[in-house]
Amino acid sequence: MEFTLVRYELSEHIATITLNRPEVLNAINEALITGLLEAVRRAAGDDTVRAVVLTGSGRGFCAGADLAANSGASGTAARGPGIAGGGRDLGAGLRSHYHPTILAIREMPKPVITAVNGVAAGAGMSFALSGDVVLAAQSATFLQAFSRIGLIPDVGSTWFLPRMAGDVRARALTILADRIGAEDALRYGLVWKVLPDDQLLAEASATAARLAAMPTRAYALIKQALNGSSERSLAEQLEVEAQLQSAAGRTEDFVEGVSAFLQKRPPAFKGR
Ligand code: LHQ
Repeated sequence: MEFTLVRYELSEHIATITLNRPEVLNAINEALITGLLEAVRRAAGDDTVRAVVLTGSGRGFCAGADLAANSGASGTAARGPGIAGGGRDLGAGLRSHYHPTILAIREMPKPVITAVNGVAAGAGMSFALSGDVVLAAQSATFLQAFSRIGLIPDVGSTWFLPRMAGDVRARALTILADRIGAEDALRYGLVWKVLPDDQLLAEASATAARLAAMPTRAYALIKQALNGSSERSLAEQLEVEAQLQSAAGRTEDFVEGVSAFLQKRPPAFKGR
């Protein structure tokens, strides 16, 4: 399947989504964000897909909104995701294009691995942070570019950063807008692992393959439990866990997991 600026490959129950506009470090124009949303929705809705990898082609992961683009959705600059020039309603473009995409990634009922192969700036950093498992190449960099051009962090960065890195780092990262390296991102809790550049995709694929052989429904329920946990009290979260555990306990994979353990054999999970 090919979208204009986004590659979608399906193999062995793994969907690999590659932002593919390398000449501008995968900066996001209307075609790219539309393709990304379609790709994410396709992966979410395809029952044969059990894990997803999101990465970028070339030397960048994603440089954020295309600063040169000035065309809006349906040719209406005021409503589209284009960013160049003053006087447009950037919030409208966020709501129409970016929010459905980031929510579709977070709410995807299967694990998403972001493989950050190079610079992740602005909204590109928000997408990098949205993964359930964030892997970074040694040469990857992260930049809250927004304030450099007079904007505020969007596409979830003000939600992700305090939760992942803490308030002190969230403030310094967004206000200083310094470009940080992969090792600092690791130290700040923004990424799970840093890998040699030439091993990033292999590790992302191997991790996806490992997850694809696991009980996918449990991952969907884990994501559901974690997604809203910081807004809930302990008592509320305990109830959410109980409800989701009821659902997990009704899956075929739970029966298989316990049987395999008791029979001392490897489990054969089906994702049901
Ligand atoms: C670019 C871009 C780019 C166009 C590199 N656009 N061409 C979303 C939607 C709606 C509302 C509002 O907000 C948002 C959120 C946002 O994402 S706002 C933030 C937008 N992004 C940025 O401000 C980052 C701008 N880019 C940079 O600061 C640098 O390019 C970084 C630090 C990403 C990479 O630096 P270098 O590694 O030195 O590469 P470079 O600057 O030479 O870029 C390579 C090419 O890519 C270059 O084109 P050229 O023709 O000269 O080779 C750049 O112009 C182009 N490019 N980012 N966002």
